[in-house]
Formats: sequence, structure tokens, C-alpha cells
Amino acid sequence: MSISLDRFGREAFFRFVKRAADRLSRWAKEGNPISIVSHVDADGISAVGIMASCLYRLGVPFRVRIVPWLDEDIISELSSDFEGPFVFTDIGSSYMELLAKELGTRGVLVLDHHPPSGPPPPGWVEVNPHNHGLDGSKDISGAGVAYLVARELDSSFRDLAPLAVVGALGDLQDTFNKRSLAGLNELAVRDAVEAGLLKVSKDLIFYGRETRPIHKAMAYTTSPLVPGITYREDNCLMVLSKAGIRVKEDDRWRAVRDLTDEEKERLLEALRDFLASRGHPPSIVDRLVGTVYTLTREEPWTPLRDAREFSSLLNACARMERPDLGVAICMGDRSKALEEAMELLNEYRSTLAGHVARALSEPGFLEEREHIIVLHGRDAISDRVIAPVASILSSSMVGKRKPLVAYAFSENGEMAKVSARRPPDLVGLDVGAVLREAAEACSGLGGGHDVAAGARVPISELEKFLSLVDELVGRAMRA
Ligand SMILES: [Mn+2]
Repeated sequence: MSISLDRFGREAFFRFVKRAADRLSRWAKEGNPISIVSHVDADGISAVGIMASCLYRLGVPFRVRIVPWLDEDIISELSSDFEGPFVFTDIGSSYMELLAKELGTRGVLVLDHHPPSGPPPPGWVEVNPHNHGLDGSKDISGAGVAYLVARELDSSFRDLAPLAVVGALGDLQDTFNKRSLAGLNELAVRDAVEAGLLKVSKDLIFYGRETRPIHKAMAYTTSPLVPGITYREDNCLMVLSKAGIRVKEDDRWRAVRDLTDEEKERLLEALRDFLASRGHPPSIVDRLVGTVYTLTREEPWTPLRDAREFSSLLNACARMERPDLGVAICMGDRSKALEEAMELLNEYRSTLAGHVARALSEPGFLEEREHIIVLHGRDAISDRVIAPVASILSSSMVGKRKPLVAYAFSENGEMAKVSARRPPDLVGLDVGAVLREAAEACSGLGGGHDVAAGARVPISELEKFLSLVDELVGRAMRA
């Protein structure tokens, strides 16, 4: 039953993909500039890379705006100096009512995978897997939706498939067997492999597996966060030495990809021992083995070679308020933009490492409540990085069986930016739904996916909001 439903869902979904491509072709022929509006994260930037490449190749003038969310001010700023049609990627569906009110008479295309808040006005085209019973949280990303429209526009645009893979990994959609992408994402993976642009293999998933000395790759790995290993190069070197693994070959540092299968086994075993000796579950190590997506046309030793690293680089550009660098890289810049982005990435990593270490060691940051764990970021953690700090901390809380709700002060201290993360084994809880309901009851706005969600709430309502989230999570867990 579910298989045939999925098939009908897909057929309907692809009818909308076709409709969107037709609409874009028509706009392209009319020749008016098109405004691309996207979400400020790795997926949103990848989606822009795809859409902007399409328009560039079709000779259509375009402009790009990358936004953290949509509200009346942002939408009126988007539309005040612009007459042409809009393409929203990786954002829009959750703001349909607002968009309809502000842009109702314009040409609008929404290519998104966030849960829709309502139907689009007549004349607009919305492509969203949720409208067809498909799972937008893990089956396809915003970049994936943009890619399907791109390949429908022109089959030669299939060379953009790697960007859809990067976007899906940026949205942590590798939740299937051995950390692989599945669902509609499989189409982009298959296209990229067939075009000779992507190699899929099973291996150790260490950050920088192609590019960094082994102990650094281990220490830089934050998904999963390995307690005592992440951000701790000293312990990494110790574990490597216990496993009897040489870190250098002659004078050159070895990378993870230089390890033999036997050495990899010994390393995993040593990591299990290390965790067990410190009272952590050794099963964390299982998540370090999985599906590796290698972009074979990218230079080895660059952060673009491994699709997960590529998405981290885009993410850093987004968090450090330079999404333009990410877009340039997605559109093919491999010189100046790449160089600048790599510097930004270093800066970003040390910022995150500092926050995580503080939250774990200083009192007053983490508070365990009945059904949730609260991270009080207040003004000590910037609202730009509260979401990744929440992700890293939540992945370290194996066995806690409680979602993490982190917040930081934002917008001159008037609002709180909230980020919630659900541990992967806590099935049956939709933190997106919880945040939406709680935020709406507290004069705020919230929503997102079942494993990761966000909200904006006035500071004056923050305590009420946190209590309500605690209560709603408790209720959902009993249901
Ligand atoms: Mn997305």
C-alpha cells in the first residue's frame, strides 16, 4: 500500500516539477530579470547555485537574495525595487499566506521542501514533496527540488547534480542505511554518478578524510560529536598511538584515505575502548562508518572533494554572513572565492569549538528539565551560530532521550532565536510541530523538520515558551 502511494505521490510531484520548468522557460523567453530568493544555509546556497547556473546558461538576467527568514519587511524590501518574477528556493512554503498577501499579483515559483503552511494563490507554482505525501525532511532537499526542475528544463543541466547532493547532506538527509541519501535524493546521486562527477563508497566518515592529518580529521568531526575526541587533537593522537597507527609516512602526514582496512578496524576498536573507559556508549563509533560521497572532478586536498566538507564550507559562508562566496563557489569559482571561504571556515570552526567547550564546562549554560534540555546561550552565544552549536551538543547527548532546545538573544536583545534538535533515536517526536505550536502561543514564529527546527520568540515570552515546549514534548512522548 505504502509503495503504491509513494509511486502516485511521485507522479503527482513530477507533474509539478514539469509545470515549474515550463513556467521558468516561459519567463526565460520573456527575458525579464528574475529574482532568486533563498534560505541562508548550505542547502539554500546550493539551491541558488543550481538555479542561478540555469538562468545564466539560458542567458536570463537574474539577481540573488539570501535571507534567514521571511517577514513583511523583508518581502517588501525584496519587491520594492523589482518588477520581475520571483523564484523562491529552500524557503517560501512555510510563509505562503504572507507571500500571497505581499506578492499575490506577481509571478512566483516556490521550490521548497519545508512543510507548507497553506496552498499557494492561483497562478503560482509550488513544488514541494509534502504536497504529495512525500517526506521533505529526508527524501529531498531544497537544492534537490531546484535540481529536478533544472534537469527538466534542459537535460544537459544534469551536471548540476552534485550540488543537489551537497545540499541534501547540508540538511543532514543522510539518515538512511549507513548514512546514505535515499528517496528522491537518489535521482541526483544517480545522475551525478552517471555523469562521472560522483563516486559513492563505504568508508570512515571523518571530516577532512581526504585533506587533513588523521588526528585533525578525527578532532574536526562533529557529526557525530565523539566525546573526548571532537576538538581534542591530543586525545586523537593518543588513540592513534594505542591503535598502533603511524600518523606520518616519511615526513608527510597521512590522511584517513591512506589507512589500510586493517588499520581502520584497529582505529575503530581503539575508539570504542577510549569511549568505554570514559563511560560513554561505544556505539557512537558505528556512526563514524558510512557512505562517502566523493566529487571526483574536484581537486583532491580541497574541501570540495568530499561532498560533506563542501556542504560544511557553504554552511560556514552562511553563518559568517558571506553566502555570496558560497554562491560563487557553487557557480564554479575555484580561485578567490574558494580561498576566502576556506579562511572563513577556519574562523567559524574555532568560534564553534569555543562555544561548545564553554557550554559543556561552565555552569549556567545547560539545564535539564523534565522532558527537554535547555541551552541558555543568552548573549554569550551569537544567534548566527546557535543552531550549529545546538546540533553539535545534541549529537553528544547519546542516551539522553531528550531534545535539546537552545536559544540566543537576537535583534537587539528583543527576540530569542531558538534552535531545537531531536536525538535520532527519539522517534515519534516532531520538534518542528512542537516549536510551531509553542511559538505561536507566545507571539512568535516557529517550525521546521521532525529532527531539527527553529523559532523566533520575544524575550518577554521566552520562559513561557520554554515551559510550553517542555510540556508539549512530554505530551508527544506519552502519545
Ligand atoms: Mn533545506
